[in-house]
Amino acid sequence: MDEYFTTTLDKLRTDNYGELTLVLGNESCDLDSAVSALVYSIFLHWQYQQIKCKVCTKINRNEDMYKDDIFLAILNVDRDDYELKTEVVYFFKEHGITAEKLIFRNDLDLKQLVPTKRAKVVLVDHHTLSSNDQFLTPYVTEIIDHRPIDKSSWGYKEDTRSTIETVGSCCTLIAQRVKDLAALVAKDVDFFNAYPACSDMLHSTIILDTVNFSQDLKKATPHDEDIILFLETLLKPGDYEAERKSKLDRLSQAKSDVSSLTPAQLLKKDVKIFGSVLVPSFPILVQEFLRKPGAQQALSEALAKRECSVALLLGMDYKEGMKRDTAVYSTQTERADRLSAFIEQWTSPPLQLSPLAPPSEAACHYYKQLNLTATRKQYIPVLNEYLNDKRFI
Ligand SMILES: [Mn+2]
Repeated sequence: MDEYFTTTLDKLRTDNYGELTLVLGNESCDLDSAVSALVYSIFLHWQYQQIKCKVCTKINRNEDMYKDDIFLAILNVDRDDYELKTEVVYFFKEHGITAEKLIFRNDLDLKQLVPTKRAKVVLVDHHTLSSNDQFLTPYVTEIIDHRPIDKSSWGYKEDTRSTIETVGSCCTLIAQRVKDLAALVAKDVDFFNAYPACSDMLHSTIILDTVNFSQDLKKATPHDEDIILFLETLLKPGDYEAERKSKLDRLSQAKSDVSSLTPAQLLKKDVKIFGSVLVPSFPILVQEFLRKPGAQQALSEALAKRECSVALLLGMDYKEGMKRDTAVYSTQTERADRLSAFIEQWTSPPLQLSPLAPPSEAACHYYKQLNLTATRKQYIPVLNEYLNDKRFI
């Protein structure tokens, strides 16, 4: 795998390559998107080498003129925000893949690069381009996605190869596609055997996405199951069940481990904006967030930056049974008071907010939330009501 990173990055930096193919995941840059993009790029690189060896012997090739094609995974997030994707950072690091080896969204000027190089673009884990990415439409040559098909804004070329199938994880479709394509140039298991780390990454991601084939969540399909069994014939874990469970535990733990994040990063990790209300949601209790040094300043800065006037903070922790808490913060007391009154009095459903003294110096309204099933979704009607009150927009 190191050879892939070294040659690709070197050729990219020195602008010494033939054709350029970009493999782009979706903007959430979750593990599925990141692994799908990376494994498929490594596969395309491997496939290219196999074909090159077959069709063209070194003797016939003028080494000075010849330039190899490169296949680049783009992590669809800015480099500075990579740390927010804690499970991706953790998992890639486990495979020796540090941020220096990766290409992030803002590392390249795609608007300039793609047309100049007539790059090919492969979309994985999404098939509807965001408004910022519309310029990529004519360059898309392949799509591999597991979301329900949406043709409403389908502007791709007619010969775009698409694999769209509703399964638990896009990595299932990547593994299938790799297996099928590898069989055309070698044996279907050859790529996986040459890159065991790729087999492991696909396997782990399918386990995380299907929550280890949870019967309750029903995310997995028979296709996910088939691919997991196929990958296990290659990975040969000692104890299949134990290996699956330990992978799920470690990745779920890494996903909610925000201990390395600063208050400002926590406010960016999972945030939604409703009108003028900033609504960050944390995988820790709000009280833990508020006790971090610099939390109040980070809050004021986030409000100013996102042009919001008030923040509604939602926290949860299930280490010792589920707990939830909530806080309302604004630099303008009147706005915080008003939003607090709305959420305290809300009855459909009642949020059961029990007011407590703020856990830190931060001047806010702080509550323990006794309704443990209410998530950000249940706060949306309250926020809409608040925002309808024209005095507070
Ligand atoms: Mn996905």
